[in-house]
Amino acid sequence: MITVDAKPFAFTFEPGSVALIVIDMQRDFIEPGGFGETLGNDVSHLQRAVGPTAELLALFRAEGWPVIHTRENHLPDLSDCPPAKRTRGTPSLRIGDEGPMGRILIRGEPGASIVPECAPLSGETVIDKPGKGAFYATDLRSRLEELGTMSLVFAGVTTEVCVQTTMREANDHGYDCLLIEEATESYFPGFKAATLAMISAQGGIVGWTAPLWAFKAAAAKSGTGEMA
Ligand code: TIU
Repeated sequence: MITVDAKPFAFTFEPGSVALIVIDMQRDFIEPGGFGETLGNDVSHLQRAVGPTAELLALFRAEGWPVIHTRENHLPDLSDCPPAKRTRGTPSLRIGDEGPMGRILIRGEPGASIVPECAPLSGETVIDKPGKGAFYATDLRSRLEELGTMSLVFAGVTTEVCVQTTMREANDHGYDCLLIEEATESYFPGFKAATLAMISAQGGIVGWTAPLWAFKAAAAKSGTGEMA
């Protein structure tokens, strides 16, 4: 059993049943010209999560613990994109429109790919999802059952949208969930802070949060991997 110094209290997990889930570290959210910017956001905020997420990926890979990546995207014919999602608001470009990184949020387009620093390695699970939550309309639940996962460590963007939605879904599915503070970002720093606070409030109503150093220190103490 590994114990991480976390909020609201220690997060414990078995190394044989933990997985990292990296949410939507895609160019469409993180780089200029993508979906995030078309919504009117300053995408530079999300850059801060790239380095810490890459560190977390390196740690899991060194330990031999499973890694799952998600990508929010839609089929080229938009058959999996509800009109309510596509027509909402007044974005400068809508989902499916041609942008500087290809069609906005469409599977297979350059913008829908994961930033190189966090790119999946062969053999790692990649879940394409049409919604904000990674359990909705995907086979994530059965993939986790195949892996024997009990505990999920979260990274990715954005904190209060796809990360929080997936963490809440995972919590309802019965997983213990830990969000690594530096490995997630929002376009709105206040929303990130509020989300971290609400996850661990009420005795961990959604799960736990911990700084990256605490997770690294706990993994190092476990002594199971090359990075220990
Ligand atoms: N807009 C926003 O903050 N996020 C999303 O649309 N998707 C994800 O969080 N991945």
